[in-house]
Amino acid sequence: MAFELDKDKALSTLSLMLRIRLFEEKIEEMFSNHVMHGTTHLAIGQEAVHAGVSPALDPMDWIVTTHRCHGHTLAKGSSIEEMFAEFLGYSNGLAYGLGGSMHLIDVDRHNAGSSAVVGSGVPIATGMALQLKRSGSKQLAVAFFGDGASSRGAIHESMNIASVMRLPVLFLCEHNMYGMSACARDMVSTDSIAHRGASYGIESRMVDGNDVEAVFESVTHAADYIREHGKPYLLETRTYRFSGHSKNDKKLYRTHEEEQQWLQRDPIALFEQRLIERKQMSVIQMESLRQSIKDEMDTTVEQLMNNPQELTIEEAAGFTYASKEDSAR
Ligand SMILES: Cc1ncc(C[n+]2csc(CCOP(=O)(O)OP(=O)(O)O)c2C)c(N)n1
Ligand SMILES: [Mg+2]
Repeated sequence: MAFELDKDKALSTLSLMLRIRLFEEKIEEMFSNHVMHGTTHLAIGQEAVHAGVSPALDPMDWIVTTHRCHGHTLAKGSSIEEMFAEFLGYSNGLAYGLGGSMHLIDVDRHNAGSSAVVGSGVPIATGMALQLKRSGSKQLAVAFFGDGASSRGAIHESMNIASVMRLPVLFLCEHNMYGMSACARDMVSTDSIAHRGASYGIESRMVDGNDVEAVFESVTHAADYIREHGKPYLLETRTYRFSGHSKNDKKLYRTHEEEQQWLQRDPIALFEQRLIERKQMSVIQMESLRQSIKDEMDTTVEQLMNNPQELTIEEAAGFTYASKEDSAR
């Protein structure tokens, strides 16, 4: 029988998925209204991966995420106030307003951050796993990466060394079918990225990344395996980003039919349907949950913008340039 979350966990998981979706929809609105600048990478459609990973781990486990990091950061427990403030460039943001969308970090919640350099987080998570092992900790590190990143050399080197040194790292591939406009079918040499684990002697599994309960169960299994055997694990989650790669993506590289097929498997709608069938939640409860989360997003942004904590030039420069005294040392 397929794995089922108990009622409380199912409700908190649906709530998290909705928070991630509505957070990103709010970002989209803020970009359209020119309230926010720069660019951003939305993961609308990938919420089952984001809500299925961190809640299945110990809060003390570490994550290192990617340029598509909003959902992972929310799932690790960061506040929407600090996240929106970061997007607005305010000093009360997660990275003092200096990083923006692609550079969210929250060390207090064991989120070691994200970077715009594709694949660069994987060797960092592997190094963290080495330190965790040396310190005798039972914690593990999760290295998120995409299908596009999966062919980068640093990832193969990381898998090799993690296997040789038996490091507690979960390589978590978020396969959303595309790396910018390049389709994984044309770019990845194997049918499944999980198959590559065998080359490095790493246990692996591929899971439906639009099924949040399947993701949760697979991550639980992988984390148990890592803690029990002291070895790495590779989990490939198959999903799809409904949004474009970043802002101004007309998505000319894929067909309307393909998008429609995936929209039929919207991870939130799938999970809601399941909860209704199990009589764990009613449509009215779901609508009211959605509305209350939407109100929370709107109110938070309004409050932040009514009291903007703009960075001063001195504060911004303080992080960018060393003082004469520092550089003389
Ligand atoms: C080292 C490096 N090469 C190229 C880029 C440009 N780039 C940004 S995102 C991206 C695609 C990444 O695809 P994937 O790993 O599948 O992640 P996704 O965007 O699908 O989440 C590329 C090539 C980059 N940022 N860094
Ligand atoms: Mg991708």
